[in-house]
Amino acid sequence: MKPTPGVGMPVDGGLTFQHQYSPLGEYALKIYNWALMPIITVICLFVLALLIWVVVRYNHRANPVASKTSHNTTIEIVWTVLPVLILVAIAFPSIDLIAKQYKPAPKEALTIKVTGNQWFWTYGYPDNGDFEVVSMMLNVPGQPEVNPGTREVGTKPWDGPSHLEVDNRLVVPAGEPIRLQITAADVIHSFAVPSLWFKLDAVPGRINEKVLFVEKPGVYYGQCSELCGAKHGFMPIALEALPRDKYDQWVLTHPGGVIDGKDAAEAAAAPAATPAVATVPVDSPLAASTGAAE
Ligand SMILES: [Cu+2]
Repeated sequence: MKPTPGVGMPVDGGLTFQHQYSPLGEYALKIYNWALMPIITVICLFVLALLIWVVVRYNHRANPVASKTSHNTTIEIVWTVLPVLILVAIAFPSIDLIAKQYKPAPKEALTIKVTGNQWFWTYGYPDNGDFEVVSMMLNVPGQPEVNPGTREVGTKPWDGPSHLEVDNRLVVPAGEPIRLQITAADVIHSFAVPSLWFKLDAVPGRINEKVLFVEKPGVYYGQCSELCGAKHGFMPIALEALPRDKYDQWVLTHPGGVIDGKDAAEAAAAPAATPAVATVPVDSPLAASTGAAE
């Protein structure tokens, strides 16, 4: 699948967050835009105004005899209670967001296993026959080869930005909750996709789990976000969300890939389940973009 420019990736001169494509991301960005930023802005302007007032009105020249006041009960109550109220107001949506982020995936959700390695990602599909996909950053033309044997970025029509595009993407179904289980094989990495409000550490010997929900099909880019060694900056994440039927087709292009316990041949024998499985030419963008032609 060809990525849409500006969607799921950083843009030139971009400020603040990327546009969000998950329900949690939209909710979190709303809190940021409509609660946190306004409160921060008002407080900053208020403190700045107080500072300017003190500097102008109470400097040595304008106010030669300083006040001896050391106590004012009213002011002290106000400057204690008001910040407390502001913090409580912020706490409510914040704690709600944390609770939502910790909510486990529903029982029937698809499980995908992400493993961080020095310096690439592997994606395992235990619910679809337990095949594994190795994902390497594409080499950049004119620059030292990062992953020998991997092609250069821009040589296929569906390639996204350099330093973010990979040979085999993490393919997931769109529009359904996915249980992402994240770990690492060597050192600590961090799996992060900004436009999906997703970041979770990949720690050796430990499995971290979080729900991923991609609202619509598309390609979304991220990067390893924990300093993990020399090529930390060269292990991007390219996540391709497909409609369920296309995802099923993609699974069946892999040796050992199964949907509901059926492999490609069995699924073809039962055409109602996956009607288009035999009609995906190996060179089609669907098959190729998702690794089948690599
Ligand atoms: Cu890393």
